[in-house]
This record gives sequence, structure tokens and C-alpha cells, in this order.
Amino acid sequence: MKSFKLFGLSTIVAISALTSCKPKGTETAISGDAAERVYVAPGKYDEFYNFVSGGFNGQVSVYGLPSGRLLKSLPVFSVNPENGYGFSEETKPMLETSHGFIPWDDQHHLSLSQTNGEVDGRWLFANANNTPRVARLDLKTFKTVEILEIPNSAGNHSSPFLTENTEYVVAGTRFAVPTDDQNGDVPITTFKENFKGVISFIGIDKTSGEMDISFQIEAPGINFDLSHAGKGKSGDWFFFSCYNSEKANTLLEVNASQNDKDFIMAVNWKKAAEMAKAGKGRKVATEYAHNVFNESTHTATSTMKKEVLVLSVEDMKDAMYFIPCPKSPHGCDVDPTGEYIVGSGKLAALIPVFSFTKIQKAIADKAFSGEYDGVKVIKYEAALHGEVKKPGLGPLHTEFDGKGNAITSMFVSSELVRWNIKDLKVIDRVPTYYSTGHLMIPGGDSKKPFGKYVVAYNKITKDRYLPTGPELAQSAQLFDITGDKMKLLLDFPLFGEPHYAQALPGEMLKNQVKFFKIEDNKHPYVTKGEKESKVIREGNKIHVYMTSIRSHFAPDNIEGVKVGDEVYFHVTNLEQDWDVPHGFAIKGNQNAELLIMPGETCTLKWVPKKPGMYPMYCTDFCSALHQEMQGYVRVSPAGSNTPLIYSLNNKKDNAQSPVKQAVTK
Ligand code: K7E
Ligand code: CUA
Repeated sequence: MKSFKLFGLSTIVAISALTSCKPKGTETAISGDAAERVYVAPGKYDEFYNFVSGGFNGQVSVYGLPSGRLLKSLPVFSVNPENGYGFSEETKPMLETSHGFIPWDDQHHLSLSQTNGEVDGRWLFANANNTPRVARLDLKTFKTVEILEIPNSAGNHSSPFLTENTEYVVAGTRFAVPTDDQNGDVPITTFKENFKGVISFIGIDKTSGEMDISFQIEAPGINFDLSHAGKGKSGDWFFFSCYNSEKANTLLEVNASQNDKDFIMAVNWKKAAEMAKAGKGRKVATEYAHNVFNESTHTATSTMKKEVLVLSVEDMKDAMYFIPCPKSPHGCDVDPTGEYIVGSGKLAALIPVFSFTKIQKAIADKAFSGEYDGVKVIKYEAALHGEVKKPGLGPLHTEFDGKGNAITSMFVSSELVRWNIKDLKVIDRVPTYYSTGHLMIPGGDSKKPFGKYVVAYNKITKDRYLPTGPELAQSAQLFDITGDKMKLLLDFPLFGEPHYAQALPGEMLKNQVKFFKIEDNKHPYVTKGEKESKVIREGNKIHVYMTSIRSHFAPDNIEGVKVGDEVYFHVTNLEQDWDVPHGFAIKGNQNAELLIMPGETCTLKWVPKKPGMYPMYCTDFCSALHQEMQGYVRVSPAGSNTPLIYSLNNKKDNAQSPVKQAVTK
């Protein structure tokens, strides 16, 4: 929500006038034992793993809590030269879309897979905001293993939120747009007739985790911001915050802030799924990419899908409702019991909390105030549990501590505010530095929050760090929430722009893959031992079947490559030990290095442009003789007669690796 930085002054003054609750008398200094509370001694582990969205860097970072140490950066939607993600032949298909290869996206929200509403440690889902996609990462390998494009959408913001047994992950479009089977080449001013807000329900295979769009719902043309599934009693429902009920197509800052209330949309997804099964809805022709990384071939494939099932407002007439919500709601959060749904109206001077029981009763009693584009609107009072009065300015997101309290982030007044879910009384507030967007309690959107800490992800850090140019690092702040007062423990800077985050106990990550078994490697260009290393020419394509083991490549001398050839180095890392990757790069390669995990095969494509001698080497310091892990490729002019030969250790009589003539096919 970078755009909040652009809050017009008039807006701020206007909402400031509505309430004036500057955090007073709150702790600004850290308490004496803070250093001890966050200190993780050398050799000790952090209690929680915190997965944080990277925003405009398109990646996910993993931090330890309470230390705030950066443990890893996981490439998801952006290419990553550090390990060749999106550059190696195997991973390029992961970033294919119906628009072609896309090396970047804007990553906002994360969801850890759940069983019975509790975090289960299997997968992490991530959304792409710009070119709508949802990714799945496997927590056994910490790798992105699947990316699914979302058709009929633009700006996949309300995503990737999960049902409590990970049956579905949802994707709600941020921008209303004409659907893919309509002509999108229409005047923008025809917004009201032509633009729709489509939400997608992506089915998740119970065992493999594979994603497939089960159905979409063509909702009215409003903008979906965020969502959360119900839990327990409300487990069949999904709740979406919506803005721009005005259907403005320009200067939304003003024109989409006219209505006193926008909506929370409540969708009974169980009913929707039944209708989709019963043959309701229409098949919409479209194109969307489904990219899957296969763990045994170590290779991704991209398939273009052609059709999706779309349910209409009419199909959904007894399964989809609007609930008025003041005023341009952002976060849409459901408490651990599933009874309370919190809408955070960015411009509202209060936080409305809706009751699931009352919503059900309102539907039964037909307590509707009218319709919006054919969708019944439940009366505000009939759905309302109550309002949190004067919580602070610019409420954005809410998480739950599992002890009957909610904590809401305040963007404008820069604070976290804790309030009781039942009586809606504010019980504590603490300043943040500054302008908090999302916040996160480990497990804080599940049935069973782990509690203990809350992390604020701040958009602005002016004066918190030494200057680093016009842009400063965005910042997380860790607070202890075990006592009556939230206590600031730590500031730590972050990569990219953080939005939502998730965390789980480190203990849940005990079944990690430590290396890939070489005998299980089904890569079509695998080389399972040095003896099998070889070079094959097919026309102008040269396939190098190469191995790496401490501390050499086989082969490490190749001659007879010609200008105009396309060389594919298929490097298999023969190591069978934890944490021994080898890297591979060659002078002039125009992509990135490979970083090959033990037992894995990765391919670097290299097209030399001029004759000469080209060194190649291992880029990852793998042993005392890592620096010696190097070799040469000789490149001759196009049309020359240099024979294609390869060797290790020069020796013709070396049975292990003689100088060999390449096979030409
Ligand atoms: Cu940053 Cu969740 Cu895109 Cu709020 S959203 S901050
Ligand atoms: Cu292998 Cu350095």
C-alpha cells in the first residue's frame, strides 16, 4: 500500500478532525530486558520462522524471530541471479505467463497451509499483484514449486487466502476489468457497463498441493482489496473487503472515497462449489499459464490452459451478500473463533466488527437494505457486532493473539492498538516508527495463534537508521505481547517492501530435504558419474553433460565450439551431502550463474559471440580447493575445422576421463 504515502493532506486533516487520539503516555523507550529477549546466542536457533512478503522485489524473505536475523531470500516471482532462478533452462518456465516470460512481480500476501484451521508447515502460498498469479512454495525445500496465472483478473491483491483445510486458495481481482471473453478494447468511461470484479477459487490437491482453478465468480465491478476465510462455524464462508463501490475510473483518491460505506462481500464457497459441480456457470475462453516444478526431473514445465468456469451473480443469489462497511475498507480479518469479522476502513474513525451469527440471522430474516448490482445488501446494523470507537487513525490490518484480543495496525497515527474482541474496548496502544502497514502475530490469522509476539511492518523508517540515500530500508518492529502492555523489543530492516507475513515455530521445519538423491534424479540430461560425462553436438546445439564434485568439473576442457553454436551446460552436482552446492558460470554468459544443489541437474545456456578462450568456474566456495574448480572452453570461428573434443586431466589413456571426440548426431 505504497499509495498511502500519498494520502492527500486534506484527507489527513479531514480524518484527523474526526478523532484525535494520538498515542499518549505510551512507552517510547525499550524496556531494560529487551536485548536479552531478542538475543539468540551463537549456535542457538530462533523460535519462529517469519516469512515476509517482498512487495516490489517480488520475492519472499525468511527472518528468525525474535532475533530479526535474515535467514534466507526465496525467489518466487522475480528472477534471482544469486541462484539462477528464472535464468536456468529448468526454471525459466516458472515465470511464463499468457503475456510471455515475466521476470518480476509485486508480491504482497502470504498464507501458510492449514489443517483444521491450524498452521501445518507444508506449503506457503504467495500472490503476484501485477500480473495476477499465485505461487506455492514447498517448505521441505523452500523452493517455489508451482505458479498459476489467474485469468479474468488484474491486480491480484485479495490473495492468496486459504480455507481452513487448504481446500481452496482465493484470488480476488483488485481492478475491475472486462472479462477475457469480452472485448477489452472499450472506452474506459464504460466502466459501469463493461467492468467486472472476478474472484477465483483455486482448488488445492490434498496430497500434492497442486493448484487448479475450480471456479470463478463474476461479481459486480468493484475492487477487491483483501479477504479471509471463515473458521469453525463460519468455515464455509469467505469474506472480501471491497472499495470503489462508486465505480470510479479516474482519480480514485477522491472519487472512490465518496460513499460513506463500501462493502464486505460474504461468499458461501461451499454452496458455490456445489453449484459449480452441478453444472452452473459458463465456460469462459481465456489463456492462463500453469507452471509446475517437478522435483524428480528438477525441471519446470509451463502449460497454457484455455478455459475457466465462471459463476454469475444470478447463480450466486443465495450464496453471496454485501455487508456495508465504512469507509474504503482494507484489511478483512476473521477472529480465531470464526464469529467476528473485522473490516478496517482506512478512512473510518472506528473499526466495525461483524458477527457471523448475526449475518446468518439477517439472511434468514431477509434484513436487507436493498441490492447492489443484483447482490443483496444486508443491513449494516443487522450484521454488526459493534464498533471499536476511536481506535486510532487509518486502521489497516488486524491479527489475533488467541486470548480474546485483536491488534490493529494504524497507518496514519503510526501505532498498534490492542482491543478486546467481545467488548470492543481499546486496552493498549504502542507507537510504531512509522506508518505501519501489515502486522503479524505468529499464527495470528489461524484458529490457534502462537501468540507471544507481534511484528509491525512499517512503510517509513525516517531517522531510525543511518542514511542510505533517498530511500531507507523499510522496517519491522518486534513487540512482546505477553504482558498487559505491548513492549518494543527490536527494530530490524527488511528487503523490498513488506506487506503481509506469516510465521511458524522453527520446530515445524524438521523434515527438510537435505540433498536430492542422485539415483532418483530423472533429469533428461543427468550425468550420474564422471565416466558418463560427455559432449554431444546436434547441429548448432552442443549439449555438455557435465558433473561437479569437490573440486572439479568433468569435463573441464572443451575445444571445438564455434561462433553460432548454442551451448547447453547440463551440470549435475554429484555431491550427496547437506549444504554442498556448486556454482557454475562462464565468461560472457548473458544470464546468471547456476547454483546446483547436491544431486540436482541445472542447465546454463551460453551463446559465445566471438572466437577466443573462455574460462568457466565454480562460484560457490565449496572446499579449500574451490578456487581451483575451473576450466576452459575454446571457441573457434564459425565454419572452422576445430574438432569438438573434451577431456579431464588431458590424458588420453586415462580410462576415467580420456580426451574424447564428441558425438555428432
Ligand atoms: Cu500492503 Cu496487504 Cu497490499 Cu495493506 S496491502 S499494507
Ligand atoms: Cu565447487 Cu566451488
